Amino acid sequence: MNQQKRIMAVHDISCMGRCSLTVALPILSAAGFDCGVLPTAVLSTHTGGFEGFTYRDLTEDIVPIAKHWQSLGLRFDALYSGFLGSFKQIDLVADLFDTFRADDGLVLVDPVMADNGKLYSVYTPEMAKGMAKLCGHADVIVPNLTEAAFLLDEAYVGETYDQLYIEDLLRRLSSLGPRKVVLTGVSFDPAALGAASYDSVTGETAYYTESRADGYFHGTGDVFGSALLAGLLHGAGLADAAQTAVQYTRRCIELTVEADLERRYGVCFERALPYLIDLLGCQ
Ligand code: PXL
Repeated sequence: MNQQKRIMAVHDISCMGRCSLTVALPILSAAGFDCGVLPTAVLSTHTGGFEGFTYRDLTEDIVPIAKHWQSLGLRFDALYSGFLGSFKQIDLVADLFDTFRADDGLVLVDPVMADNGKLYSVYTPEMAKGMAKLCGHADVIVPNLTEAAFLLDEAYVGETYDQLYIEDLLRRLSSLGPRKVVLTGVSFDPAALGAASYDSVTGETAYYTESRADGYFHGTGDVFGSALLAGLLHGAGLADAAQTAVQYTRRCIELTVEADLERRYGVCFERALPYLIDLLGCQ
């Protein structure tokens, strides 16, 4: 058997609501990887759709955890960051990338901070600037269209854009530093939704969409990012990994609609895991 790849997932734990680590860990484990976690904060629920959530910032734990891991000589084949607990964590996470990246290790930054034209309630514009800096340390970034606008410090265009805009956006996002960009929530047709990918070295741009479901589905960015990373670590090219991530995310949404689940509790990603494993070809 090949050696098992090891991942460090740096996200919050939203105890209920299926996003961040409660999504990334099961998906990446099911995909066959040894997924370590470095929680950035613990919240009773995520911040999108619940009142009165608790919030424990774990900034002070990052350095001691990293020191212990260093003493164990740990290295990771992929480092995957998402929702961060404080502005101070941006530099700490960049240090984690430098310290723990294996030779040929992959750094994937999901600049989780905004959706539907708005920053999440716990984030400030200062955080958006910091996230742009962190993207400069990544090989691959996975913003949605709102996050892309915040990263580039420009206005969110909403649903009105064309292919030229998307391709210019992809190029400008990659000039923040990452070689590869996967932009989520992209569509040129009201009945479709998917992602656009760009590799600045090969110059390849690709699109992949599926039929759009009505409404907003919480946590799908984390489902998408985790499936994308799984694809990349299984050796898929960027466009193929983005396609797998769109297909899997679409299936999770479909199952959520079928089960008539309350949307703020996230999507039914668990029941679609066999489908993901099939797509990855890794049974
Ligand atoms: O899914 C992104 C996310 C992650 N973590 C927390 C969030 C959100 C989105 O709202 O609130 C705490």
